[in-house]
Amino acid sequence: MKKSNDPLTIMNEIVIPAIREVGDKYEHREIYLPQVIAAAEATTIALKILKPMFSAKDSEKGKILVATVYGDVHDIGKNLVKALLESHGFDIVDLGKNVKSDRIIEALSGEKFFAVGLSALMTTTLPAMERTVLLIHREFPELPVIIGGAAVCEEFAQKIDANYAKDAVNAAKIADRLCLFLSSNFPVSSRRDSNK
Ligand code: B12
Repeated sequence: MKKSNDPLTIMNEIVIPAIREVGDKYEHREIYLPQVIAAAEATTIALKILKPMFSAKDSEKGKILVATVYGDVHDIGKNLVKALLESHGFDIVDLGKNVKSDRIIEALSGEKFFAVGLSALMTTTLPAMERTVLLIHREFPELPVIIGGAAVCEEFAQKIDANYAKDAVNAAKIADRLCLFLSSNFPVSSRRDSNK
């Protein structure tokens, strides 16, 4: 493999393929959960080391709320998306993993947000993703939602009226595009009674 010092390349071409390979081995019962946990911890440490090396811009583009949906404890992908969005000048409020939809609505009601990013890694947590997005659309009709994670795809995103990003780079591109679009068209965010 060609050597690179770029933190994003290291993440995308070495760290992520390694944890995905661990997932494949786990699926084929070649390894067990403790090994997956150890690999996940190593991945989290790698992200912590690389994150400060992503070129940071001042937060000026607006606030994005991120969370992994209820029932799902996977947060490595969401944390990588968070790191990249921050490096693109977005201010991130991270509610963490296994987050109930009510908690998300409550957080959105308290502050003005530009978009929401939701992660789901398991097929079993897709209903929680759908419920959360429906609730956000109902309470904040103009607030864009970007979804990602191994369990979701473009088709699912279209079905629930969300934007789909296949990876962190794509998430930042979509956020940038939404930022341009929203700033040139109408004021961001949107609940009628709050989130002003
Ligand atoms: C690491 C891991 C774990 C770790 C998680 C640690 C952590 N802190 O996250 C631990 C060991 C805790 C774990 C637990 C479990 N896991 Co697990 N896990 C994985 C594994 C191996 C890697 C996931 C990962 O981190 N990938 C690396 C990141 C960078 O990739 P990513 O998440 O896809 O993120 C990228 C994109 O998807 C996107 N993205 C992600 N989030 C977001 C959010 C937004 C807003 C946007 C725009 C984009 C975006 O951008 C990211 C960066 O490019 C996967 C296998 C796999 N191939 O995915 C299984 C996997 C997800 N796990 C699985 C399962 C079943 C479980 C358990 C139920 C196991 C068990 N028997 O207990 C539990 C779940 C408990 C629960 N309630 O959630 C299954 C899910 C199967 C399914 N289809 O439903 C998988 C697919 C493994 C398998 N093949 O069986 N797991």
